[in-house]
Amino acid sequence: MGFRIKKSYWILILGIVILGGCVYKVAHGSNQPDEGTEFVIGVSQANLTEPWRVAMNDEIRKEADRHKGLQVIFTDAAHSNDKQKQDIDKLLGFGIDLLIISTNDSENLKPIIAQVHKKIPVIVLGRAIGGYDYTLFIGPANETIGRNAGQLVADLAGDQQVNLVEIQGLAESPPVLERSKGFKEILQNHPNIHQVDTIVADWNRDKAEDQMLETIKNHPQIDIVFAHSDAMALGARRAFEKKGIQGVKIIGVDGLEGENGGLDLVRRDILTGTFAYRTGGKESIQYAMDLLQGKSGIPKKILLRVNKITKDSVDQYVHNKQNILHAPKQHKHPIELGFVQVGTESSWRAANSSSIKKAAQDFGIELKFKNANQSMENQIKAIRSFIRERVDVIAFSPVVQTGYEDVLREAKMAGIPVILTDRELGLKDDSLWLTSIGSDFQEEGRRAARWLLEQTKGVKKEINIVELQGTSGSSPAVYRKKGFEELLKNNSNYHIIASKSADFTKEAGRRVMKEYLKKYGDKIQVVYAHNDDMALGAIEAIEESGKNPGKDILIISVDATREALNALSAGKLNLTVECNPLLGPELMKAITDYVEGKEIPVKIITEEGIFSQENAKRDYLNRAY
Ligand code: GYE
Repeated sequence: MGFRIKKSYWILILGIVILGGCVYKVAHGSNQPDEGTEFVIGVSQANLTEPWRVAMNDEIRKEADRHKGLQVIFTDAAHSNDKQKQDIDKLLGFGIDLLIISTNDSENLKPIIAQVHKKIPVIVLGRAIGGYDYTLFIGPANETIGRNAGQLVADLAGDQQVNLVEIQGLAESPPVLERSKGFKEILQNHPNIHQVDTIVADWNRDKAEDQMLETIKNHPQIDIVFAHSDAMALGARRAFEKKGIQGVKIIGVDGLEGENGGLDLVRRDILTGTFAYRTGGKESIQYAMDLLQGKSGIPKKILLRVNKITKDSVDQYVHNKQNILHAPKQHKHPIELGFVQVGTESSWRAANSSSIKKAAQDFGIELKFKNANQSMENQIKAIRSFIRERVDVIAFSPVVQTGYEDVLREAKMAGIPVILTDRELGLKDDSLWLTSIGSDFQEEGRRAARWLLEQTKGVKKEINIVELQGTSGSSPAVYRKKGFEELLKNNSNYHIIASKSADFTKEAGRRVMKEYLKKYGDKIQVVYAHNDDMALGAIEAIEESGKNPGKDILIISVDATREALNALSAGKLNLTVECNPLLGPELMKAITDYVEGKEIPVKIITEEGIFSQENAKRDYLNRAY
């Protein structure tokens, strides 16, 4: 090799040797994995100046230490996109089996991540990247942080007229966009709260201090500050102190432990409140090992639970974190799961029920299964019976988004965790359920619209759409509609001329489509059905009217069942957006993780794709449902 190793490297290598089970390396020297190494994971960090990222790497090290034969190699991009790309190349040069990356700039690094994803699994940590070219995203529920911060500001303001300043991190970065979106969603209902300024401080404390000093010059009367990180919130406090201004309520985000961490700042009344969530470092190694060991039930995204921290709750939060949250749970043997299904309204639902029954068997979990025939009342009755039977865990798919608050409070009082599968609730208090496993319905609606816009690109004339909605008030119907309209609203020649519920059933889909054909006839160019069953019903109605479905009228749906792929191959359907019903393995994994004392993310989002006439034939045969 004939090269001399500088003194500092020797100290480093010595340091490496001393560190026990898992071997960490900083990307230097030889690129041969150490003796007895089974897996090598590369961790590409955006920088190590943000306290939150230092905490994330510490968590990764701690969790990795529990896995013998695991080697972890860290790199630090020091706020540079080019350096981060070089780091990735270097890590690939080390022959890593999996990449964990927390991006400096998500958009800029998206292409190289897509490249790496073609070769090895990629876990994106903290800052989301658009698109689907990665294996798993782990990050905080940022919109929830924004909404909860908005609610805390509203609670602090009461009905007083108050002046507010928002301090944002890196402009246009996903956490900033999502936190601001959630924040504004709440503030718009409180006209007494006036946002007098918005500061962009790039997650940097000193920058926040300097800019707040400028803002104070223009706005001497500031009552509340919401900063997207505790470090920037501390910067703001320092600015007010410099100006001798007391009594401004300052809210941060991150809630890290340690001196000047958010928990400490709240305890010392420097901050009025903060929002604590895990960095995801620990989860990234747990899921990385599951991936490397080929385990099933790996989702596409997990969103980490957010905890509001104020002076009154900080000690309880730390106590729970240290003693309760990670303690293995008492349970029957085998574990007893009470599951309440929506009904039997569609072939998607049938696939979902069999996936849950099969996974319970595979995981050795005792399943009590009840079918509610699309009735919320039946579901509430069934949940109450499971509470009386003191099952270990209750899981259900809520028919609609509202009406379950009381029974969920009863389950919480009884100490029985509840898991939402497939459909979500419209309740703000997410402490009423352990986690929610399912799809991103709004993204499904966006995918349907994205395809339609692409398909009809350049068409100048009016495009009339009729919509077959799912069960009214159900989360898939509400959000598939919202996502679809979100992308169409900026295109003025697209019109939804009729929209009605057909309750996710084929029969109702056929009936409502017949009504539409009678009323609008040739005016209809597109059908957007919230599920395949309704679309297949509509296809029958269109054929009975003498028209060619898929040709005279474009048909877009959701689920991607085998029947739909058949209709695609026959040219009668044009697109179906996948909604994965095979939630059994993820549900059982969440339950076993929970009883083992692992912390469960607040939202687990499944992997999904889209099917068009082009790929339907290819994928039809090995379609699981
Ligand atoms: O799309 C439909 C079923 O809740 C996501 O319900 C599920 C929906 C699915 O009836 O086929």
